[in-house]
Amino acid sequence: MLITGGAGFIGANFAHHVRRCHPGYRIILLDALTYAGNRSSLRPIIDHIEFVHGDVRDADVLDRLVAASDTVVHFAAESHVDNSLLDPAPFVQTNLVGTFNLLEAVRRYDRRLHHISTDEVFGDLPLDSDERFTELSRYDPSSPYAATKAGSDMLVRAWVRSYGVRATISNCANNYGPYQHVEKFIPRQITNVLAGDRPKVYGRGDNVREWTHVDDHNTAIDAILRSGRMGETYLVGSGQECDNRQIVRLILELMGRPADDFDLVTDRPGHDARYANDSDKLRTELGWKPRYADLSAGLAGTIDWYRRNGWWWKPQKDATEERYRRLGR
Ligand code: NAD
Ligand code: TDX
Repeated sequence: MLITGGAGFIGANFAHHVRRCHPGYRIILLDALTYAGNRSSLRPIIDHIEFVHGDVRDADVLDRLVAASDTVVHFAAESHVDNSLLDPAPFVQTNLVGTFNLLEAVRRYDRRLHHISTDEVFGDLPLDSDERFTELSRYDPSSPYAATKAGSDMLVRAWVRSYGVRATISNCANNYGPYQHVEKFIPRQITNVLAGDRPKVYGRGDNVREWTHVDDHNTAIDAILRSGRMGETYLVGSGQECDNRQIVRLILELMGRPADDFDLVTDRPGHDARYANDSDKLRTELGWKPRYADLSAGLAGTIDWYRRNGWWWKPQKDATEERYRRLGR
């Protein structure tokens, strides 16, 4: 199995999952080690994988690694909305051109591909509705990040239809859990508290996300790899919607701090109001269900992980906060 972007948050957790649940697999892991990639996230399994420091923008490296694999799981991407607003160029190169290079390689060697995508391709939903995205929702991305992920999904769909490439797509809701970069919402707030700073909430904190534990995302990917129908798209989500203020209050309470001990800061331009996935197809067709049904317990475990693993996140923290300070956030 070739895992692209496997030194990032979800890819590293997925590599741990594969090693644990499929110990007979040979794992090749490709990662460019951008600011978001961290080899030390692979420390517990490093002796059991083949790590290749390389770039999905490099068609030759993909040709070689895809030829040597049966299955490819494609996580590699520029993944942070705020960064895409500041400089969209690497998003176009990695998310679009990188996915194109990979599709050409899997087409050449007739390999099975699973493409990892996001609910953000559908745009956002009104705050005051019960509406959810489905596999049939219209693509309507808001940010440069979301637009490049939407484009990469379209490339996969076209390669399936025109060339018969054997591929599936999953669009997951927001993930949280161990090894997530401190630029993202939940680890930023946990590590702010651990560092003696206050959590920072954009705008009024009304925006809603469907928080899904990374382990649940990975069992969904595993189920799709095993039994997903070729050419199909599956939406993934825990069903646990929360607004950003609620999440921060919960984190503060779990960390023994007053629940209103946070700052409201400048909003993100074009900030999507609400994401929510209808994951019924995945649940009924493939029998998937999330193990982390209780967000508070999942968050407590994640807080505990960041508390115990300062060696992992402290080296990223100052540079990340400096970038946010320049944005007034
Ligand atoms: P991440 O930023 O933590 O990790 C991305 C990884 O890709 C890093 O290790 C980075 O070094 C690597 N990478 C970046 N550019 C590369 C390139 N050109 N060549 C090779 N490697 C490169 O991201 P993540 O949160 O783990 O997201 C992984 C995937 O899941 C992405 O495709 C993202 O769109 C998708 N996704 C993320 C979430 C979420 O909540 N984090 C939700 C749904 C979908
Ligand atoms: O400090 C912050 N304060 C804050 O209020 C940060 C970093 C974020 N936010 C808000 C913005 C969002 O409403 O929290 C929410 C979550 O923000 P992010 O962690 O940046 O995630 P989001 O923009 O929702 O995108 C995430 O989910 C979908 C991932 O980063 C994407 O890769 C994934 O595709």
